[in-house]
Amino acid sequence: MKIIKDKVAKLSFVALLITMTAAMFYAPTASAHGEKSQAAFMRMRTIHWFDLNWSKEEVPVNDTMTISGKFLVFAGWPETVDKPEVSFLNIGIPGPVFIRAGSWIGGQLVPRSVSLELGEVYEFKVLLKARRPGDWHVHSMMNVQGGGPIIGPGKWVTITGSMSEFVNPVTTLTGQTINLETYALDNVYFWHAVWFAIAFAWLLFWVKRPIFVPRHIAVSTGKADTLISAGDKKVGMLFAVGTMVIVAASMGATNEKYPVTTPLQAGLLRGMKTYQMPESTVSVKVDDATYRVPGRAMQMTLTITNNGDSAVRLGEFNTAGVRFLDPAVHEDETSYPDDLLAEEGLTVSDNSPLAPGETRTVEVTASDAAWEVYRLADLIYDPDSRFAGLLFFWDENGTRQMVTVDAPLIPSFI
Ligand SMILES: [Cu+2]
Repeated sequence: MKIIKDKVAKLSFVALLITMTAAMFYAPTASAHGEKSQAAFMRMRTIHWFDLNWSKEEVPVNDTMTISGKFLVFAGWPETVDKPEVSFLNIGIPGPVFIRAGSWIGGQLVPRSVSLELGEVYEFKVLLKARRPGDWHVHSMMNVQGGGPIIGPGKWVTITGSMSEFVNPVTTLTGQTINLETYALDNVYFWHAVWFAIAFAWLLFWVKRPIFVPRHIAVSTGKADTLISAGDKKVGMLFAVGTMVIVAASMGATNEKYPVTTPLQAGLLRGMKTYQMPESTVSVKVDDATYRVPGRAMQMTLTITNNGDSAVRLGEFNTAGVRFLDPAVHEDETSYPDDLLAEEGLTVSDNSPLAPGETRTVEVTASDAAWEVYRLADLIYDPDSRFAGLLFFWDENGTRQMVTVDAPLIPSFI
């Protein structure tokens, strides 16, 4: 009986090991990277990314590409997310498969955190240099202190070549050109090995003799002094003095080799340059907005007034990175990520040109699988059933106007 029990125990252990090993090697391919699981109302009411452009879809190791675009810091920022007073323009990739060679907001280099103002639009650009071959889903992203990551739309970019060819040269202000990929690595390895070896030697010196029971007996019988000889004390002094000598000497040598060093540069960048969108001459009132549960669409009743001097049509509704277009008015030419682009997703009950001075109430339906795939439909689980988004109107000359909308979004169940 006991033998069988042992066997069962052994086999279950083996099975557990196999399962764990298998789990370690199982890497599912994810097509979105975090944003789907975030609260829908939060994604719709924080940062609106638009006019995004990924300069390349395939890039060899060491070549660069840019992600550029604009973002609106939504004025109706949710209470549960700290105001973006300390934010960082990031890039959402699985580790440094690219390195960020530069990032700019309003033309200013932003290696540090920045202060953003609610209601403002900013123009940004990130320069990426390819490092690790593979297919990567590259997102623009804003980290808000006290708020968390606000993930922009992601697009697949392929890196070709070999990572061993990657170099990251930088010329310092002392005139030396170094490769940041490997710079000072040997030095780090060397000093860690040296100190590890010294610690190991100290242990070895004592471990050569019996360590526990005999010493315990010696101490408990009052003969502790016999355990440390005069020779041992000399070795102890040698290690103590030796350590101080090595520290002092190597510190001196390092200061001599690198006479010019500066502290880490840090601190918040304020007064970021905003982007002035052309003054909008269209005004929009959201009379009501609903979405079917379950469903793949949302409906809005909009009262649109054209105060300009050219007739306009509604071409796009953009919320949480999902773009719903009316192909009769606007077609995307930026090769926006497929899964976020609803090329024919926007239906307007009457989308004939709205003449200057005219006001019209229309039914607008934004419908696409993305509404469900990106879990905007999960607004039903959110504690604040309100949405926000961008409407883009085009006039007869092709001039675009942007209007933000923001209203409660009421579910309908029948
Ligand atoms: Cu992704």
